[in-house]
Amino acid sequence: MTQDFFSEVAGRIPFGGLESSEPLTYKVYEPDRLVLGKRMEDHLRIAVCLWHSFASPGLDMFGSGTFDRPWLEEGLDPLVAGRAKLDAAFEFIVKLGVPYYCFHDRDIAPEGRTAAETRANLAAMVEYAGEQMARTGVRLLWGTANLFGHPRYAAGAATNPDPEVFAFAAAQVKLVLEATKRLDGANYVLWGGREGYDTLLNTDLAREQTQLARFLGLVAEHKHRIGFKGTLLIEPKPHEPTKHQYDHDAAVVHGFLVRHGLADEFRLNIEANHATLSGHSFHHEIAYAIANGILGSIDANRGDYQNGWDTDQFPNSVDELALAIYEILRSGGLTTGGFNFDAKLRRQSMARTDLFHGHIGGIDTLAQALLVAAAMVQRGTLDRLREERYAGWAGELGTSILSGGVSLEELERRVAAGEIDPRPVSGRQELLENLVNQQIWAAERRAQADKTAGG
Ligand code: XLS
Ligand code: CA
Ligand code: CA
Repeated sequence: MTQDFFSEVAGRIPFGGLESSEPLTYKVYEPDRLVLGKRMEDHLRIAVCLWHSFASPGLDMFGSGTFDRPWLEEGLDPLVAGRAKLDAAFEFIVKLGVPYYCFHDRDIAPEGRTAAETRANLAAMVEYAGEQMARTGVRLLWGTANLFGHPRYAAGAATNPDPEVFAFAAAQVKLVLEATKRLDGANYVLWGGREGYDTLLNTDLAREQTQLARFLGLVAEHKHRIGFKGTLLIEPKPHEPTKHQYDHDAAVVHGFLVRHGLADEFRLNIEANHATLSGHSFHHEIAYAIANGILGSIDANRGDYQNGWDTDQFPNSVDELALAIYEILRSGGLTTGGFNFDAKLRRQSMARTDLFHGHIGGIDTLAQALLVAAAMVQRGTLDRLREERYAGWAGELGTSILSGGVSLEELERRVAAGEIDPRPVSGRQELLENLVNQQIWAAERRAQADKTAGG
């Protein structure tokens, strides 16, 4: 490494515990701590994203960059700057002590003057990323292609009215999928940044959706052709930058995949802020994906309930994350997925050290949420009441209905005869909310006691 970009942090961020007054320590996260028999690190599989944290200068539409990022300074040779960016990123990830990172092709390699130059830039930077990974042991959670930044993609990539743009995007994905394989990535993500429309006045919906399906089919075919073992993930988002995005939410993407015979090839990368933008909760999107067998990975962040856009803030609500992690634990945990911090600092958080504060806070929130979720699983907090609620479906009536053993005629006869006379029962929502809160309040105290007892 040529330069130390984060010299204010001497080594790896240590565990300080809840009473620590040192900001640059973990209060809850301990990678080796066992939770339900599995290491915290293996439950959460945390990743740092290169775009918000290392490729963005901190600009917004009203002002220029504010972040102190020497590797982004103007006038540097693009490949020299690209290497410095990766040096900074890997130094940071090692000091943070998390196992994974994620990137877009354009985060690590600039677009060249020709397609051949762009290809060569990517090859050189993938080579360099590979060296950094070998040196540090940091792994790739997922790679992805930026199919939304360049003006050629203004009207979409796969859904563009011009087939040449489709072809250009396909070529780009081919290279990034191969780069992801070369770097042993656990997943490959497709976020349809501009796969949608700004106005229906110029849009042929049916045609664009057929194009999108064909694009996804090509990606799946190439995955098998090159023997990439990772999971292909689609990341839903309802809008922004386009007015309407086709991959609106988990249910819409699922329906699309089923309709086009692609359901076995893709899973979902659920982002918390995209869930809330679509009018759902993060909990809902996770539960939906799990119920339909398509949960893949998580982009951990949060929105601002006061704003209607994608603020991508670091997560800080144990209450929200605990319910999502509870669903994940009950389903057996993440497999190839992880928790990627697709989160950005506020524009006024200009210092490089703020990157540590953002990530440490997010990681501790995830760790605390994991403890709460584990306690809920262990104690069957919601399971027993949920099972009781559906108990009737295990009886004679329930099983005969579901197995197709009774007709409307037969049901009507039994109701008329007074054999069936349902009584409304309480859904006990407030009781359940109290039970969840009790676990949130008790989790850390209990975990500390378990530790003292050597558990
Ligand atoms: C943007 C998306 C994007 C994807 C990767 O809103 O979250 O960053 O995660 O292209
Ligand atoms: Ca995302
Ligand atoms: Ca986002």
